[in-house]
Amino acid sequence: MKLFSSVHDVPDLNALVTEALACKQNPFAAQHLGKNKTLGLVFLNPSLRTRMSTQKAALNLGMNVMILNMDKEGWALELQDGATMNGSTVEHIREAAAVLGQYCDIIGIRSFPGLKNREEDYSEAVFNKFVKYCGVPVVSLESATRHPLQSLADLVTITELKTVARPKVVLTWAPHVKALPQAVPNSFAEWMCKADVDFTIAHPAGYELNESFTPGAAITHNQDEALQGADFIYVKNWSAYEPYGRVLPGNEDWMLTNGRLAVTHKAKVMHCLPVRRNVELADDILDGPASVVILEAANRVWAAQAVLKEMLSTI
Ligand code: SN0
Repeated sequence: MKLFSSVHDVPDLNALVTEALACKQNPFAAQHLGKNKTLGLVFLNPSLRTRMSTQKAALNLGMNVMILNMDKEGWALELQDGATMNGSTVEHIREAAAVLGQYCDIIGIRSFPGLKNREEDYSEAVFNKFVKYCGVPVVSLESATRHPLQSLADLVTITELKTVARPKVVLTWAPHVKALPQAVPNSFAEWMCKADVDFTIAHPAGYELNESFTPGAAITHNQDEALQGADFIYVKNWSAYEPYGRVLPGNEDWMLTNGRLAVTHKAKVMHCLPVRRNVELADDILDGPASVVILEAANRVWAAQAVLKEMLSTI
């Protein structure tokens, strides 16, 4: 694997989940693979889990890790081709990425969407330029439209916890105070549509995701109906795709509480974190037995380790 940017880069989903679970059983078995190899983690946006879990995964594999908080510590990046750089940007992504590629064997990059220009965000302009100019294998640490390491960890978590062969998985929109990317729900939907699960998406009218991420998913505006018989509930806010990046008024009653779980099949509640307590998810869920958010975060290590291991074996 030379690129991990979406589920489409994964030739065999089950094999990758199995690999992640094998890493969890035996974290240090492949230390030889990473010896004298360097992972660079480049952040254009904040991170807690992605940074720590991917670093931990690389250390488990015997790699060296270097981290650059480009947004805070790097030069201001120019992204436009042909720009006359007489303003505030100092270094073009062409040079920055190419130089980082000289120091690293594998690079991870995080680049959130601007949520202003849909075409630019959905063309993955920043991520794709970085891939093009760095010249080494790249792992997405969340791009404008996807968060594949999160989605792999989510599938690992579902695989570990499921009590029926084909669980019912519900992605439900949650309220928030600001406009968030569609990356996490897009990506989760894309992975669930390929996994062996019965997948439903519930959201208020107006929050339809780009349908290229949801082929075959059942989609409803009725949250209670969607939750009937659910084995897993994946809670996430996202801003509208149309009008792009907007928060629509109302829908505060979409916050999940323990009471809403009564109609489920003892559902486990998932969230990628960070979570706004009592806005997206009630305290009673996060502090109760249904929540699996900490296990889900722990599984980020094994997801990242499986992906890095695949990449190391091809370089
Ligand atoms: C990001 C998102 O894509 O939704 C990262 C999730 C892994 N979340 C946020 O930016 C949350 C920001 C906030 O103010 O709650």
